[in-house]
Amino acid sequence: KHGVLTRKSHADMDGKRTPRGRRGWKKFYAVLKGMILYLQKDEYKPDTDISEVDLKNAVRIHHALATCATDYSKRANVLKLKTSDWRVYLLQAPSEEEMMSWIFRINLV
Ligand code: I3P
Repeated sequence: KHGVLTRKSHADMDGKRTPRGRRGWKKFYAVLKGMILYLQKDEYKPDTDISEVDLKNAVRIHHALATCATDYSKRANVLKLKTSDWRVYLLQAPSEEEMMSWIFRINLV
């Protein structure tokens, strides 16, 4: 599965609140492959290596939990992703349908 996702980092490793200056929203081209959610700067192109930066933004979703971010109301179609090392990301999808689809696919892994 792939598509545009806009990310906000809410908590870093071990659940520590992401500090100011790193809490902004940023748009990515997301690709879910195996147990990794790649958040890439540009649209996926076959036969190109994943860049350093894109690898850094990749999220391991093994034992992660995706839910609808019902406690976040500033933006629509936002899902909350909690990883196994207690990072928390808010991810905004372009539509409710897309948000539901991402939640379903992430929790299936
Ligand atoms: C953050 C940025 C986010 C905002 C966040 C700010 O600043 O303005 O858009 O979240 O508020 O800290 P920075 O880019 O300097 O990290 P919202 O869009 O959800 O308001 P927050 O600290 O209350 O999460």
